[in-house]
Amino acid sequence: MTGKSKGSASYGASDITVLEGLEPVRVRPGMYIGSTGPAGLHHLIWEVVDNAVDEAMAGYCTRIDVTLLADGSCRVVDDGRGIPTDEHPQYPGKSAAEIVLTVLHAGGKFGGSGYKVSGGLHGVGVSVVNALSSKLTLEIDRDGNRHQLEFRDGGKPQGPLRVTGPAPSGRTGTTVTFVPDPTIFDEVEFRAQTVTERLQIMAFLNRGLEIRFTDQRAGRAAKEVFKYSGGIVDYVRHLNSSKESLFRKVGYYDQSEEGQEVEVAFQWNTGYYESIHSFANGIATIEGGMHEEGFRKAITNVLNRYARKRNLLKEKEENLKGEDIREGLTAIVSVRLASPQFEGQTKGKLGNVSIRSLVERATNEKLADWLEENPREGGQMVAKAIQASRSRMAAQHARDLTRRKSALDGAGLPGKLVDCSSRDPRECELFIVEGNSAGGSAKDARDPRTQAILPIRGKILNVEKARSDKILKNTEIQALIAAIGAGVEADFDVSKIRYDKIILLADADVDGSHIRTLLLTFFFRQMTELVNNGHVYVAQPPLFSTLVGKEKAYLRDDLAKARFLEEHPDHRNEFQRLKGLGEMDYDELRETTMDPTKRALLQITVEQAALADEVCSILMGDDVPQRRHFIQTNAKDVRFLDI
Ligand code: 0RA
Repeated sequence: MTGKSKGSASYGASDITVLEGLEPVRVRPGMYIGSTGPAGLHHLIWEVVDNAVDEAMAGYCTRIDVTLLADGSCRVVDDGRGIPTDEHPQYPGKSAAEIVLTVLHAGGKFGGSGYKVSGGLHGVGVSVVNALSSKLTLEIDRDGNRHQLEFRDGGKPQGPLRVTGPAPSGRTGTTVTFVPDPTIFDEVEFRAQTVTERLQIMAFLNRGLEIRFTDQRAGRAAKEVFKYSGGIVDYVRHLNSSKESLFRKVGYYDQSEEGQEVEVAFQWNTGYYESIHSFANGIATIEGGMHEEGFRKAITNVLNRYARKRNLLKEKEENLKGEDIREGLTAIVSVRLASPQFEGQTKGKLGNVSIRSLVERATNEKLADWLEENPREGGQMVAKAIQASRSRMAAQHARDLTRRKSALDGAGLPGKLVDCSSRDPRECELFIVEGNSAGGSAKDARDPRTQAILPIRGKILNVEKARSDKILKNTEIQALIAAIGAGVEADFDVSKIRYDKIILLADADVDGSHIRTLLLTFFFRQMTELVNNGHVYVAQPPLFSTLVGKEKAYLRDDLAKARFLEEHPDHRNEFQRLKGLGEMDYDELRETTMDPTKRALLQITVEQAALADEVCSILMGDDVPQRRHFIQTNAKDVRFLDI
């Protein structure tokens, strides 16, 4: 023991328990947080915030502050009760707080919180965050005192919980500051947009809870406050804000029974898409599940009964179909229950059968009441559904025509498609190219084995502003559907795509960006899975060229130009701004834009399905800076992805 202080010896002893306790998390992080990629990294934040939100749901916390600090750490402050600081009954000599942070699954409320998430990826406990952090500092304001405890190297306590002074007057709450362990995660940089998107949704789902976000990292100063006194009603308004709503009111109802509860908010817009977003215990259930099933079934039933009662639907007429009723519907279905079962491929589907009947009953009763109280809106809803049903029949006709037509074209491929020879979709790429001349150079520049070219002429139809019968009659859209080969809308089957990458290649000017936007909207709306599964890319032809000696150098964007100028300060005047793809000859186009070993592609992603709507509105809106910002922040540089 010589040379070691008494203190460090006793720390050594406690290290052993901690390592035993948290070791499994460090050995298999994926089992606890899904992955060690960006999703897993952000999971650390969600875990701490979820704990604070639990305090809010229990009625003790009104405000949560999330800060990304300049040193790469993340701090979450809440004004809840504070993690208990007294001795833990089962661990003599240790504080409950230390146990909560060092023992797996010890984070649950000792008193038993009704809706604590069990299983799934969430609710693994704040000890998991500790296990995966190189440093974590815990501060607790409770019983008039401020307490502090520091952990290092994956959860080793650096001493016992100590009182460091008085708590600010009257304050209770918990502060967790952690540094994600760089030896565990592929990357330890948090992405502000990912964090704010989720915090905003949390604030919508927890009416009245104030969630603040601050980014203090160098060069990124940002602050946002999310607080919604209307909760999910405000969420629906937000989702519909860039659309034309069918009526001003947002409908709302809730119901609870035996430890489970449902809340629904809804409004129709004049558009043609359905956007029902469901949540269980604050977690997005992207694949739907029992709560959505109950809602869909009941809404069809209620609207049909109502339409007949008001004689808006005659005795002889057929019932309205669910899909017609849901046209233009924006709804949030949020349920809370004791033991949610998350199923499905991405664990995004709620399996609890009992919640289906609760949602169904609530909707049957309370939506019917709402319609009685709001006859004008009720009439508008039914009228829209009747319109939708007529157009559905017309669309069916158009689809049949499209099918028959493609059957006549032999292989069913559009005439202007210059296909590749490989028949293995995994290695095939489709370039959608604006204009015939650019299409010509792309044809010469491609690798004919794996790269196909589809030239598109002129502006393509804005699918946001047209019903499906019109969309399907559009020849450019027919060509896209046929070339990709996996159907469209509800019939779209991503497993049938003929190309792994669908790459939009258009000029860097305003027209090019408009065409890109229209195409992206089409993919978002009509081939959603194509985008969700990461098959859509934007090619990046260079913006500038310059001569270095006799060699021509291409520079992708302003940043690349600035970097180049740092290295070649004397080059300030030789620069040329490239106006279009047509200016490059085919080997230049191959070198800069198409050759997989040299090009830079942007992959289009949608982080949260619930945001896709907003994304479309942004893409289609008139706010150009907002749109540019979206495309920049949602596009990843493929060269840095291991795909
Ligand atoms: C265990 C028991 C209680 C609260 C908490 C943990 C708690 C954990 C976290 C994590 C972040 N913020 C938190 N706030 C509270 C119940 C406390 C009581 O009964 O007084």
